[in-house]
Amino acid sequence: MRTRWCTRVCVLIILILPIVAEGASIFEDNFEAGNLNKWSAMSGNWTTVASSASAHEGTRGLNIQGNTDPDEDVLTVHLSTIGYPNLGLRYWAKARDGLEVGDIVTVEWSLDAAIWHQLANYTNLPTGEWFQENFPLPAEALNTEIDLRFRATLGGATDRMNFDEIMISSDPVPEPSGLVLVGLLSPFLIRRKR
Ligand SMILES: [Ca+2]
Ligand SMILES: [Ca+2]
Ligand SMILES: [Ca+2]
Repeated sequence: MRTRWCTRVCVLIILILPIVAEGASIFEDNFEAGNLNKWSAMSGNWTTVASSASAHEGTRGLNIQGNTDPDEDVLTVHLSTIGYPNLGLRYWAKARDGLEVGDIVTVEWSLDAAIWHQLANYTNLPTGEWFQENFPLPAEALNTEIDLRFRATLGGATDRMNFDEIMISSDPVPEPSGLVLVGLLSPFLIRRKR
């Protein structure tokens, strides 16, 4: 009888404890759809490309290639960040053809689509391999609506960057695995004590 009661209590403890709290994603694009439909606006040369060199994951990646004249080429997404205590931007990037001084690709966010805050700035960057970026969004960008944009000014026809697995997600909450384990073992510990 006592064992049954203890088992019920322990099961209840396990149910009350938060289970694994994964980081919730508010935006992600791995470009496997072959379009930019998840984005709010696009100008110029931004596109998806199906090639192993352009994809960090899967078969497609995001591609920007110059010349971007007469103005910058911009890819923008509008997002609600309401309800998240933490958000971070993650993505993979690669300079496919070196950016010279004057070639610039920036990643920025804005509250009003007028004043932009820079997260990353790629310029004077030699041709290279994939690298991962991870930027926490500042407190001002949380619990509101923001625009996130990738903005490119590239002079040469071959100047080129790729991006893949772009994601904005909340930080994972630590899993209370130790407490869950105690809850799972409790019925056996109680039985052994009797
Ligand atoms: Ca991909
Ligand atoms: Ca342009
Ligand atoms: Ca170049």
